[in-house]
Formats: sequence, C-alpha cells, structure tokens
Amino acid sequence: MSSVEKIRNVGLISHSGAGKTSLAESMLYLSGGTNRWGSVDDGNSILDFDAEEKDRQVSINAAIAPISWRDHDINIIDTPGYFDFVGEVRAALRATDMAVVTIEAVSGVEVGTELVWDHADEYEMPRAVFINKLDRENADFFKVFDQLDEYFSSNFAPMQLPLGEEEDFSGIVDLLNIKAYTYDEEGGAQETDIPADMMDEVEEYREQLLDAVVERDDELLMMYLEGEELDPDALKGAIRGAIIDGEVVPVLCGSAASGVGVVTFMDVICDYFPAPSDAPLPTAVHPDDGSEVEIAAVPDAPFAALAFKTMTDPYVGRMTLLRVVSGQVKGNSEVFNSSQGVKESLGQLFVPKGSDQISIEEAVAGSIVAVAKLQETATGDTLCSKEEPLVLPRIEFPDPIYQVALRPESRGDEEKIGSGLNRLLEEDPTFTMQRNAETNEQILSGMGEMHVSVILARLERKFGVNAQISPPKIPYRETIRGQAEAYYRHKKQTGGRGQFGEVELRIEPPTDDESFEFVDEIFGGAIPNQFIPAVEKGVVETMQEGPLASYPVTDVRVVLFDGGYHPVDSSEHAFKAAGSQAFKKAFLDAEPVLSEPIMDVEIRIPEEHMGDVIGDLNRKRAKIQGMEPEGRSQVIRAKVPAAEMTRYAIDLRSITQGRGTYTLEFSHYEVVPQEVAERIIEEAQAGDED
Ligand SMILES: Nc1nc2c(ncn2[C@@H]2O[C@H](COP(=O)(O)OP(=O)(O)O)[C@@H](O)[C@H]2O)c(=O)[nH]1
Ligand SMILES: [Mg+2]
Repeated sequence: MSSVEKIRNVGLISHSGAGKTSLAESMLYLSGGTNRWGSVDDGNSILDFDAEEKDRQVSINAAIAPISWRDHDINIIDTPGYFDFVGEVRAALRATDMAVVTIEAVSGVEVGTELVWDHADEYEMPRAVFINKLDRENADFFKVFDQLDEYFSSNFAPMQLPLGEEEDFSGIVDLLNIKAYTYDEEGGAQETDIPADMMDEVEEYREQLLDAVVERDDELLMMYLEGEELDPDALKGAIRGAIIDGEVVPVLCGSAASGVGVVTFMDVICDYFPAPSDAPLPTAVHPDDGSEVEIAAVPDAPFAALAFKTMTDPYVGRMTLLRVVSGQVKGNSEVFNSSQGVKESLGQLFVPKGSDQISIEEAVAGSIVAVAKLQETATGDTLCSKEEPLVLPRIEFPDPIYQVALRPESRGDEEKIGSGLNRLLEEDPTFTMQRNAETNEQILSGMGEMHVSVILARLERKFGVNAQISPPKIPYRETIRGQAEAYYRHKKQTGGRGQFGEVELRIEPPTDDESFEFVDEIFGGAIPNQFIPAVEKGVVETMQEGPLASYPVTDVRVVLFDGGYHPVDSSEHAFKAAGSQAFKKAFLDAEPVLSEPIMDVEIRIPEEHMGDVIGDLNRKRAKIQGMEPEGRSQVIRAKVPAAEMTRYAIDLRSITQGRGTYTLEFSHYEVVPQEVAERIIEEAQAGDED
C-alpha cells in the first residue's frame, strides 16, 4: 500500500491538441511503466484507447496513467480538450489535487486554455503550466510566458528555461538549482553547463521565481535581502508551499514528443506538487441529518471514496473509478453507497492504466482505483462504511444544450436504442434522453455536434444499432385570444337509422389557470344528459390536432349552451362529430393564434464578442433581459424562442471561436408573431398534403 505522502494526483487540462495525451504517454514510457512509447498519431496510444478516440485522434474520455517515479505513486489523469467533453474535465479535477495546464509553445494561450482555467478556478485548484512543443518551428517560450500575465491573474513563476530553440531545443535550465540538463533519445537527463550567454537571462528569471516565494519564510527573506546564499531546503519548502496554496503557478517547459524535460517534470511533481494530505478536503456530511462528518487523508479516518467515472463495456461490464478521499478500503469487501442508501459489494481493486488494470489488495486515502461490476453505484456517488456513513459533494456536470431528434434506422430497433442509451448514460452523465409527448419525438440532448456523433458511433459499435438524427420539432401550440360561438348540425340519412346531433357552443380564454375547461350550460334537456360526454369527447379529440396547423390546442374554455336531438337518430357518435365540428368553427372565429416555447438563455462570453452575440440574438427574435460583467466575462440573459435556439451550440461557437458558453431552460409559451406563424401554418398544411 502506498503511503499518502508519496501519492500525487495530477490532472492534465488544456485546449485540444496542446499535447496532454502525448505528455502522459511519455511519462508512462520514460518511467518504465510501458515498454513502448505510445503515440496518438500512430493510433497506439495507451490512454486514447477507446475506438472513438482512435478514429478521431482526439481524447474523449479522461484516462489514467499510473506512474512510479522515485518511490512516488503519480496518477496522471489525461482529459479531453474538446469543448463537448468538459464533463470529463470536471470529474478529473474532482479526483486530483493539482492541475497542469498544458500550453502549446507555438499557438500560446487558446480558447480551451481559458475555459479549463475557469474550471480550475471554480474548484480552487492549485496549478502549474507546462509549455509544450518547444521543438516546433516558431515555438517561443518567452512569448507564451508573457501571455500568461495578460490572460490570467495568477502569480506566474518560471522554474525552468529552455536550452536551444525550435529544432535545436535540447534541454532545460533548472532555475532553482542553477543547473542545465540535456536529454538523450530515450528521454534520460544529463547535466550540462549553462551556456555563458544565457547567464543574464537565468539570473533575471530566477529572481522572478525567488521574489514570488521568499516572503513566505522570514529567515529566507532576510538572507535574500542581504544577498546571502539561500538554504536550498528552505527555498524548496517555500516554493512547494506557495505552489500548494495556489499563491504561485510554476511554469515548466519541454517537449512531450521528444521527451525533453519530461523526467524533470516528474521530479517536479514529486518534489513540489501536493500530496493528498496537503490538499483541502471536501466537506462530508451525514446522509440523515446533513451534519458535518470529519474525514482526513489518513488511513485510520472514516472511509470515503468518490465514484468519479464509470466506463461500460458490453463484454466486461461496468468499471467504476474511485478516488479514495479518506481512510482506506480493502478489495472484496462490503461498503455502503450513501448516495443511494444501499449496500455495495466491492470486488477486486485495480490500479487503472489506460484500458489495462493491475490488481491491488487495498487502497489508502489519496489513491485512485478501479473496481468492476458495481451493482448500484453511479458516477458522482459516495462510497463509505455502513458504520460511519457520510456523503461527499457530487460532481456538478454541465447541462446539455444541443438537442436532436433520434429515430432508429430500421423499424423495431426502438428498444435496442433505448437500452443502449441507458447503458451509455451510466458512463456519460452529460447527455439526456427524453420523449417529447407533444411532438412524439425521442430527444437526445448533448453538449454539441461532436458529442452527439460520438454517442451515435458508440450505439453502433457497442450495441450494433443505428440511429438517425434530425433537428427536433418545435412543440407549437394553438390557442385563441377572442371569443366566438358556433352552431353545427350533424345529420346523415344513409338508409336505415340516421344520425342526428345539434351542438351550439362558445369558446373563450379560460377564466383561471386551467388549460382546458368544459362547461355544460344546457337548459331543459336541449341535449339529453347521456350525450353531453360525447360532445366533450369530440372537442377533446379535436384539440389534440388543432384546426390551425395540427398542433395541440391549449388554454380554452368551451361552453356548451344549446343543441338539439332526435329521439331515434341521435347517438354518441353523432354528438361527438357535432361537438368536434362546432369546436373547429368556433376556434377559427375566436382569433386563433400559434404559441411557441420561449427559453431562458444565459450566455457567458468575453467582452469583445458582445456586439456580434447581441446582433445574432436580435436576429433570433430574442428579448434581452440584462447584461452584466462577471469575472473576465460578460453575462447576457435573454428570452429566446426555442425554434431559434436549436443550433445555438454551433452558432455561438462559431461567433466566439468557442469562447462562449450558455445554458437554457424552458420559460413559458408565447404567441408567435404573425409573419412567423403564417410560415409555420403553411409548412404544416404542405406537410398534411404529403
Ligand atoms: N512537435 C511536437 N508535437 C507534439 C508534441 N506533443 C504533442 N505533439 C503532437 O500534437 C498533437 C496533439 O497531441 P495530443 O497529445 O493528442 O494533444 P492533446 O489533445 O492535448 O491530448 C499530436 O499530433 C502530437 O504528436 C511535442 O512536444 N512536439
Ligand atoms: Mg488528448
């Protein structure tokens, strides 16, 4: 069992393509954890092992690289950079104690860098920056280093400088120990002299580093001010403390592809990054009364673990990833799922390594472990002991924003799709599946186009079923704004017994919040009592496919006040038909209108995109409710018709190059403006003729 002080849990986060997966692969290989150097480009990455990831050559899932280095257990969680998979980033941040923001040395800070930075801010994660790809043409460490101050308010401190540039990039200078290293083909480090012409630069940047940390230690500060030689251990302690507290963000550099700087990065992780016992603990509460339960990152505290990810495989079944937060746990034991209030049997514990697993006996606080075939546990649940029950805060996943209607490619596959999606939901909490009762469509909501396409590909690959998608139908409704009366006589004489029913009714907006009211004001038996339910039935059936454009009718009060009957020819059928026709006539005379769902939309964008986003919203018939600055962003609140928002995930991304995010929620129904309504009615009528 590892000792808590020797564990490091590190999340790699960044814009897509900055080299997170490559960096994790290099660490795995150079630490001796694998005998081949996995490559995303060759499709033999150990971390991007999922078929969808190999196809697209991007990470979709958070994946774990367990690394043994200098008797430390480092768990690297590699996350996807693509916007649609931000749920994986949030889960990974909850399972780690330190985030490393990887930045490409050519393109510098990108949209995705800012987005992941904001997530790390939200979790108050300490972090480091790794400037990667220094071997590439036009790579510029110093440009990126200066950019950091422009974009983020943290206190950045350089710990390393690059040796050589672009294709001559061969090593790094360690500013703390004033030593330089070059790296061989296999990533091994050799100490070398710092080139004489770099000494000024080294002094300058070392001073920045020292300035950022010496104040933490009075003795150190004294020595520093008096120009004395600094005690290396005191200095190291001060830097480590500043990093763990998030006071300083160390900036490191290297090349994940060639391995330059990678072993040194692992040294930095061991020496300066927080152990689980250095990290703040989440607040655990008692499941019954919400009172706080004390936990600690030591073996003899109450056991608590967070299920932060679930993977499903049609053959192997379910695999749950746990971050042990407090206490310890043995494999093949019984635990308590306090989120669901049920017992759960743990099988063998594993250390996950990409798609592989290494068996272990027990896991102590701070560990990340995998366990197969949990029956009850879903992503976000807490596992604890029955004797000391407690609940950890859940992982907050973003709400899905991009909707499509889903239907099977071949008839009869509905059930297969349904059960496949339910299995996929176990591993991906960022999509939802719902039937819209009004449009009778199966609606899949996800984070964006790429997310939806991955879900469809998984359905096909894992469950052998194909689905087609289309933009969802908008659940328009029909209603009235005025009042009208109508009379209808249903009379048929087709030999034998005839049909006769006479109905006179009034239709008007409802008096209170009722969506539908049927009032019987028949006097003196103009329609016999037994036929009145038939009239109502005729009305209700007609309301399901309204007279205007076949959308459901809502918000009407129907008053039946007169009619007539025939002692022989009247029947339920006749009164139903008369009720239906009278309703249609009255409805069309009572200022009928279409109404549409309006959404509450909250959009978060950088200031510079305000004009474009507002312009686009105005074209979408939006009513702006307010705008206000929030942190580095502007937040716009608006009410926008659902019909205009079906592709907003794509529109906003293209307007803001992905910087914008938004949420939306149903607000209310509102009358559709005349010219828009005419188009919808025309389309509905054209549809009817098909
Ligand atoms: N030249 C160069 N290419 C790199 C380096 N690191 C990663 N790459 C390439 O950049 C691309 C994206 O890398 P990947 O690790 O998938 O990035 P991720 O999206 O952050 O996981 C791949 O083609 C890598 O081979 C590096 O240090 N130097
Ligand atoms: Mg990746």
